[in-house]
Amino acid sequence: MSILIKNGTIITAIDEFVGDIFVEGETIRAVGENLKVEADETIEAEGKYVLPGGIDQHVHFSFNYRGEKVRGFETSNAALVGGTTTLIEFVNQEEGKGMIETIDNYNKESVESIAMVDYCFHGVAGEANEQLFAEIPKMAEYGVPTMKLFMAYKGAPYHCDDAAIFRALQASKDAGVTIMVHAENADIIDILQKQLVAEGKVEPYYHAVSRPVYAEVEATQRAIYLAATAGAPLYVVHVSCQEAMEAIREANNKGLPIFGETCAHYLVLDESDLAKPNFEGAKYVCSPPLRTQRHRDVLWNAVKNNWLNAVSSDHCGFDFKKQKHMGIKNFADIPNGTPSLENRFDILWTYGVEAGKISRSKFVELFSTNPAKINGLDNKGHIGIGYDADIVIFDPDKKGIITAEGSLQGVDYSPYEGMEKIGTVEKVYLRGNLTVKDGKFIGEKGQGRFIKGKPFGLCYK
Ligand code: DUC
Ligand code: ZN
Ligand code: ZN
Repeated sequence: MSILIKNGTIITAIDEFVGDIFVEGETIRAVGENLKVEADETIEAEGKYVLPGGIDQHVHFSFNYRGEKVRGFETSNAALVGGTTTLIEFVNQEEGKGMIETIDNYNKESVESIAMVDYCFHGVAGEANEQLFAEIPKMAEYGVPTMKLFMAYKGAPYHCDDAAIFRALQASKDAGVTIMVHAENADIIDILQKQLVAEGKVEPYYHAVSRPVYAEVEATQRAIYLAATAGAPLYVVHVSCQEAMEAIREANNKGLPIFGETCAHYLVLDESDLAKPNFEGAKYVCSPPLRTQRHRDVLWNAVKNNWLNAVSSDHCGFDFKKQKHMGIKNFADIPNGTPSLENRFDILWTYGVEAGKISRSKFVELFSTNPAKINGLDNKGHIGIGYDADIVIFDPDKKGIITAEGSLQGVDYSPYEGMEKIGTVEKVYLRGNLTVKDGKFIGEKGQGRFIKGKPFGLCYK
């Protein structure tokens, strides 16, 4: 099967031009102006933007909080209607099992026959012991060249101390495995949480008070020092504030391979959302917490200038009615995370590109090209010859409103409820197969494929 997409405005991370794309089977075979090729099907894309499918490198489909599970891969078609064709899912290491064994079982049992989008995994360290450190180089061979460690969550089995992080960094370095950290100071948070609750300050807003900016900054800076000492690269996930971003930028300016991402919600929401009445604030409980306007402005500037190099969703599909209500009496019991896999495109485009904060090429870089490089997904993230034909056709004129109603995320709320979106994802091709038509999912379960990441992704710069 071959397809010719004609006369669209093709946007890549480096340029933008009106042209044609010729796809044969799963692959882009030609890109240029007025291509003279015979195709089984011709798609007219005049007036539309044509971009590489998004890579969301921060998704939770198996997160579990006190036995309550998020929505899983059965909702992965939400990625596609939101212009994301590949996602990377965090898999928590199971007790008594190896990291690769955990991922392999999870893939076989809960992912490969269900996934509607292409996918890879990040390991999440459970008990960080010698066995795990010995396994890190093998992760690169297995095709999962990344692992997250939690500096936050004192007392949780997956909490990692400095020794564990340092050992993981040492073990990762020669294998090209990227260590990622959730950087928040666990002790500060633990003490503040207990003090606030003792004072009767139990509403969702106090979630932000218990996790102050400097708890994130201190842990970020500490992780940077640990990585620099180990001589290893480091990736800081979900950076929420100015000072943590500055620590990463400063290290990077010194030539250290220290990088980070932010997430869509930190760019458009803030701590005033946590103060919404009737427990509505619980919808915005994520960690690190939403910050203030100052940080939002700085983060837009940071992604514009490559001081942070990707914008992820940190998608976490807990519902409001039951699961978020676990914390009705105490903010510390609210499951963390917000559902936003479907809206990452809308947020970055409408509030970034349309608001004049980032260019269209920068959008592609943050949404697709950089996450592909960081995670070693060599055939993804670009409209170019030989790349997978993961292609989004976007109508920039069709406006809409973001709402949970009719969303494929399967969650009873959206943190972006009622926000305007400019433009609509019209068609999405996953490796050459039309999977979204007129904004509606038309693919099938199991069409997604495990795409193995190559090591040394952070050395792309
Ligand atoms: N960290 C994440 O990356 N996602 C949800 C909760 C958390 O602590
Ligand atoms: Zn985290
Ligand atoms: Zn996350």
